Amino acid sequence: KNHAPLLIWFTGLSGSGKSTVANAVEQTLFNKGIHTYLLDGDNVRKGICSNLSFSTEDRSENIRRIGEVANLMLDAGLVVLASFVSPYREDRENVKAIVGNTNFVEVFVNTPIEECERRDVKGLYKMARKGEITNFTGVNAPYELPLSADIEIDTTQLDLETIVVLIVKNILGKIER
Ligand code: GGZ
Repeated sequence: KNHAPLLIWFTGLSGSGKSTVANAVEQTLFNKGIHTYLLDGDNVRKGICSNLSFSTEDRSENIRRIGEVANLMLDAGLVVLASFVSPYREDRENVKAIVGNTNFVEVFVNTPIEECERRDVKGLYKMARKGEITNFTGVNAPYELPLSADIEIDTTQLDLETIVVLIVKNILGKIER
C-alpha cells in the first residue's frame, strides 16, 4: 500500500497513557497495511540513549537523537510513532524542524496529573513526592504545555477505541496518496 511517511509525536506526563494510545494506533495502522515503527522509552533509552539521564540537557539530547532516528525512518517511507514525555517545547519544535513541518503531527496526551499520579504504574510519582527522584516531570521538573498540538486527548474523557478512531482518521487524511 502506497502512503506518505509521517512522524506521529505523542507528548505527555508519565502515566498519561501515551504508550497505550501509540501502541493501539500502531496496531490499527499496521492492520491497514501501513508500514510503522514505534519509538518509546523501552527501545530508545535502553539503546541509543542509554548514556542519558533526566537532566534538562540530557532530555534535550534524548529528543534530538529520537528526531534524527525518526528522520531516517521517514526516509525509508515509514509512519513512525514516538512516545516520549518530551517536556520542553523547544525540543519538540526542534524535532519538527528536523523532520519538516509537513511530516510531523503532535498529539498531546493531556491526562490530568491527578489521574497519572493515581495510576502510578511504576511507583515513580510516590518516589518523586518523597524526594527520592529529583527530576520527575510534573512533580519537581516542568512540563511545558503544547501551544498548538494537532490533536489533544484526555484518557479520562474518552475511551481508547474512540481515541484511536480520532487519531487514525486524522493520520489517514495526511498519508493517503
Ligand atoms: C520523567 C521519568 C523520570 C523522570 C524515569 N521524569 O511512565 P514511564 O516512566 O514509563 O515514562 C517515563 C519515562 C520518560 O522517559 P522519556 O525518554 O520519555 O523522557 S524525556 O522525553 O523527558 O526524555 C518514566 C521514566 O521514564 N522516568 N525518571 N525524572 N520520567
